[in-house]
Amino acid sequence: MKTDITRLLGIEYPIIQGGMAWVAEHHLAAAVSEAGGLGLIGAANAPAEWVREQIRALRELTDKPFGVNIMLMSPYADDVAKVVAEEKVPVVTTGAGNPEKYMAMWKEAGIKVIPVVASVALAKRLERCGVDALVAEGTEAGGHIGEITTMALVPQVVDAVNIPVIAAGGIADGRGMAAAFMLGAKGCQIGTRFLASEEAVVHENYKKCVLNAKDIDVKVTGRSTGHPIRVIRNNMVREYLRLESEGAGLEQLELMTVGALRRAVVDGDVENGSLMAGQIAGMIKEILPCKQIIDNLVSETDALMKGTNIYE
Ligand code: TUI
Repeated sequence: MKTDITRLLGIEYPIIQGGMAWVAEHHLAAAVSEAGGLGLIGAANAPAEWVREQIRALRELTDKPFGVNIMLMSPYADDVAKVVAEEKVPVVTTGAGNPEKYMAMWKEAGIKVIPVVASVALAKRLERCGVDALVAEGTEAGGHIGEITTMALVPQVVDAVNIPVIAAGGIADGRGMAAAFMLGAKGCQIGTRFLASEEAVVHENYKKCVLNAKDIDVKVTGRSTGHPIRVIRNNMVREYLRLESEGAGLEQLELMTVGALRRAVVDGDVENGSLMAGQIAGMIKEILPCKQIIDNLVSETDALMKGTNIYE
């Protein structure tokens, strides 16, 4: 499965693991990279020294290429941006903002830069800044989301730029991956499917919620605050959406979400924690090793793509 993305990144399959906050630590990233994809450490809101330790721990587990995802709304984003340059990580992806101001430093360090975008405008702007590829993430994704669906966003970004585009949001099996290729993508970014993997260091209660989720169990909180977050519904979400519909203020709403992702991932508090997940949670029925997830994706996609010449 050779595409512009496998060639750019030096990986076997054009499959990138999402940089999921709290979930994407070095064990998961190493397992995905070892299986032939690109594993990512999610820096999320973590301090820069934690990210440096994760990079070094990952390098103990694999020699394969990997990346770090930098969440640009993090108070530590500037420091993490420096650490990835110092550690010369092979790939950086970014989310929830515009990484332009770091480009010179990262290119100087030889890093491949792949920002996540949710609009054509930012895609075009970042292409002009010299990014290597883009992730076009549709609103089906988990966590912090944009407005446009993967089906509508990916072909519009593909038409707007001349660099390779990776599709994200709502992809968990070979049907989704083949569809992404048909939309013009050269690879996929996959989050929720890897959250429900053996190697993800995530509380069993959270993983069980993904396995039990039905299509309509995945909701969006924070539309009124301008920070929409897709999560599996639970007690906290019901309370949040009730307050939101009653016009609660930003401060009251944000207070509910402080530390909520940690409560879900680390403590396994699935009633009052934030169970970030994508709309395809309802399709995921078993916990699998990352290698099995990737092998299944590749064989299913190959079967569907037979007779096309979209990849070698
Ligand atoms: O970043 C994500 N998903 C995330 S980040 C995250 S951590 C978090 N925790 C608590 C509260 C808030 C966040 C959880 N999930 N996906 C990538 C993504 N980026 N989706 C949408 C965007 C995006 C949106 C606007 C990227 C750029 C952008 O542009 C703004 C600008 O400056 O032009």
